[in-house]
Amino acid sequence: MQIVKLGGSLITAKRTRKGSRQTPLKMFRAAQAESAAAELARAPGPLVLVHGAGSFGHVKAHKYGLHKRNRTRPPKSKAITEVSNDVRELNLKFMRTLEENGVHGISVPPNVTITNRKGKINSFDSKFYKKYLELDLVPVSFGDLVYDITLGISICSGDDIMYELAKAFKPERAVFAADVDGVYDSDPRINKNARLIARMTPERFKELTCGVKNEEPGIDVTGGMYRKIEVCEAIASLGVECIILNGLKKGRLKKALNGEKVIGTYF
Ligand code: IP8
Repeated sequence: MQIVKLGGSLITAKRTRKGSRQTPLKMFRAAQAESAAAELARAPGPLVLVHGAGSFGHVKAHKYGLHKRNRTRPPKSKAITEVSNDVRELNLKFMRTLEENGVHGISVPPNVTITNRKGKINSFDSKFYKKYLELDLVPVSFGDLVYDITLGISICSGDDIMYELAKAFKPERAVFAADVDGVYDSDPRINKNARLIARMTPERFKELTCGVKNEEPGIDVTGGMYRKIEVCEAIASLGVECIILNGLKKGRLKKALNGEKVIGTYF
């Protein structure tokens, strides 16, 4: 079995355009989602998928302060409903794209399988994933708002769902398809000489991040690349091969899922 996360930056327009102060709101990247779905259709064996929220989740979650963990009362119900509906709208678009490409997926909404505590996963029920896999379906989960036993509601990132899936299923491989080639030793958007790190080790991770927290520009309420690297490290420590690769580069996702070595960062 393999688990794959399609980043929000891959299937939606997420980053603020150069020179523009506005982050695009709810923009599905149909062509990119379509080509990822076509590659997933050719992957061997059972699959579990997760996708990020991109501009369908992060912009409003930020606007309404849903990411804040020092809240004293739950966010407004209007904010919860809006963001919850928006991420479901993205999920349905993605599910339809999978369907059109012959991937028989079924949505597994986190808000009924996960509870949070202070913004972190408190309980994770893998039962539905197991049942759907037995029915030859591809379970598809996504970044969502979930019930939080201390905060009322908080954000559950698709990255954290990947970790729970890795723990529950010990898959052969966990793949994160992003809109960049992998992890660089400095920001490639700023530094032309930035080098891709082909193999990340805990030592290299420490070296890279000493004193650095979330460096992602723009709005990412769940921690951007920094948090992704942390999750990949945690997945690798379970003995599961973990790869961050560029889902925009044709064939890389398919090759990785077929066990071929690709350009990316391996953990
Ligand atoms: O894009 C975030 O999920 P992610 C979910 O996987 C919301 O980090 C609601 C912003």
